[in-house]
Amino acid sequence: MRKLTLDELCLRLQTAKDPVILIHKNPDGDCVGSAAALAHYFLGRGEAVSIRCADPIPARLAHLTAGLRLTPYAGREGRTVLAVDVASPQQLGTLEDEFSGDGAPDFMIDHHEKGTPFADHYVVGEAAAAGELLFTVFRHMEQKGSSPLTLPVAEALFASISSDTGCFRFSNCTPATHMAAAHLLSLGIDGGLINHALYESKTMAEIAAEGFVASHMQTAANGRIAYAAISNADMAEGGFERQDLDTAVDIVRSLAGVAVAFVLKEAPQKNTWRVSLRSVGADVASVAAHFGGGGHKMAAGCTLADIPVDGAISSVLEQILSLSV
Ligand SMILES: [Mn+2]
Repeated sequence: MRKLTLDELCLRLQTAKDPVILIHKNPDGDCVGSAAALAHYFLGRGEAVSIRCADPIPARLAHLTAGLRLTPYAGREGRTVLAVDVASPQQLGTLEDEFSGDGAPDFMIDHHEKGTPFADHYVVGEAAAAGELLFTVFRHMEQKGSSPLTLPVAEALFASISSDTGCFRFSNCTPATHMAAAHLLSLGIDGGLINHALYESKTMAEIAAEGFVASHMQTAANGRIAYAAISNADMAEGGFERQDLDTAVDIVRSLAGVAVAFVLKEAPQKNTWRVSLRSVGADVASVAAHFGGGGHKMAAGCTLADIPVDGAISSVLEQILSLSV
């Protein structure tokens, strides 16, 4: 396993055979958009393409892969396997055993600074999104004479970048991020429509989920921390499902004065909690890492298993308070 140079990565992408694209569990707009961009690129070259993820693609992101003629996965023989936006083998979820160790992908492309590479890798921690990183890779290919930035590729990359920057709001959004988005827009894509589909097009169940979270959130540390916990019983009573809660942490984070926000969503297994953490500056990746999770400085996640809700909340609070927010 070793680092790849940009030229080496481009060559790997240009010579990939019927690629299998791996993305992380609990898929978000960045990994789905990046996989879609790569899929459009490979399909344009006549390759068969499969995308594999431990979890189903949530309905709110399904439009990103809707137009793709993907091939159902039936084994990796003779195919190139690559991972995108997957920081560590654990992030493969139930695919971890199949695609780590001896089964590791041929190469991986990622933008998590504190990841654990598990294959030949091209990792740029400064990139706000895997989609921003792919943009620079495709631009590099263009300078060498190929033209990977078709409209569908550009749309998918824009959606990726928008997703991991919270619609260009988070502080991971750098001049390079905006310049990537500007270039993509200059190709003729409709950024407004892409953002509308990502942020302003919610189901009744998603709005019900947001309403539940808004009316059940609590604060600690004089309002510097806000949180909410949603059990399976809450989901059943409220008429929404786990996947409808994907944006719930944004509601909690939006309370004025909050420096760290988190939500606990109960997994199908009772008393197992998926924790999403967001901050305005504080390093919540270290909080997630304490519980075996990971992510970025201001957006991270982890899972706490076999613990009642009160215990889970106080464990997470204790770790956050150790950051002295
Ligand atoms: Mn990402």
